[in-house]
Amino acid sequence: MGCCQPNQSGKKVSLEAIASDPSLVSIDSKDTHLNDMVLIKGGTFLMGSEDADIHVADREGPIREETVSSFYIDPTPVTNAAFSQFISETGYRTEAEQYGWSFVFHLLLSEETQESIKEIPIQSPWWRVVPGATWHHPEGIDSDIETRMDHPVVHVSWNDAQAYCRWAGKRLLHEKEWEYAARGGLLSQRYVWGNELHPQGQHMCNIWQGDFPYTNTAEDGYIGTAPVTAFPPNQYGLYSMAGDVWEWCTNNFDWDLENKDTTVKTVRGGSYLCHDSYCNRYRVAARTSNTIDSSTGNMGFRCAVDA
Ligand SMILES: [Ca+2]
Ligand SMILES: [Ca+2]
Repeated sequence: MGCCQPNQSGKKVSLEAIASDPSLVSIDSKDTHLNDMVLIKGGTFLMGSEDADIHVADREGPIREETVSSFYIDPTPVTNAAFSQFISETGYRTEAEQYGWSFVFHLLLSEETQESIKEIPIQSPWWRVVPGATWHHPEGIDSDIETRMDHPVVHVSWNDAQAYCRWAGKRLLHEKEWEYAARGGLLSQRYVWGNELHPQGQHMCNIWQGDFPYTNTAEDGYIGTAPVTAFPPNQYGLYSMAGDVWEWCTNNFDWDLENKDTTVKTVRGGSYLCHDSYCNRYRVAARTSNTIDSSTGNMGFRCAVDA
């Protein structure tokens, strides 16, 4: 919630309705192509952070040992090109398409769309409820993805991501796997590439520069999403783990607690809206969550396969 992404609590669709959606049921898995994926060898690592500026309420800490098995991971988040193929083969309709709207960050909208919007979420007033905002119209009906086929798909819910995974013969990552892969073998570093935000003055990921949430100077080159390989990969060859778009994970946000809410899932990695003066969630240990039917212009996903 808050600066990261609003949720669709105003949306009223039962889980049963989603489970019985024929567009989901008819999806057959195709053969999985492992050749483009990166094998992450299982192991034990130190998960979490105890830095002074972590979000304690998010349970980023304490640092503890976690173990993961070997798995394959996509080197990038799912792109618009890949998602287009899924849609054209299955005819799947995303939840944003079914609801008829999604959340878009205010600065990305055209003046015309901006003026037509009446509804503003109270807790995060820089978001707009935009009619017609979908994965292929990311800023509403007067926008398209033609020049952004290599950008991560957005306006996809956790349920949509699951449908894509079923089609692709893949799965989402548990956030333990996500963090293990994101750290790239580095020990307890702050970012996926090390401890410095701008090593040698270089921008290492797509986040926010300027004055959040009104002035984005885009010194890293991007005000919204970027091509998935626009910034250097981490030590495991994985692109865009930090910034650009939040990535849905498979697990409940409170997987480590006794009472689990199965409608709230973890997202990891931060997005183009993260800023060090604000939520700072492009740090590798950072985590937040959203409800399974929520979609926004800064949430996407990445896939994995068991090794
Ligand atoms: Ca940026
Ligand atoms: Ca990311």
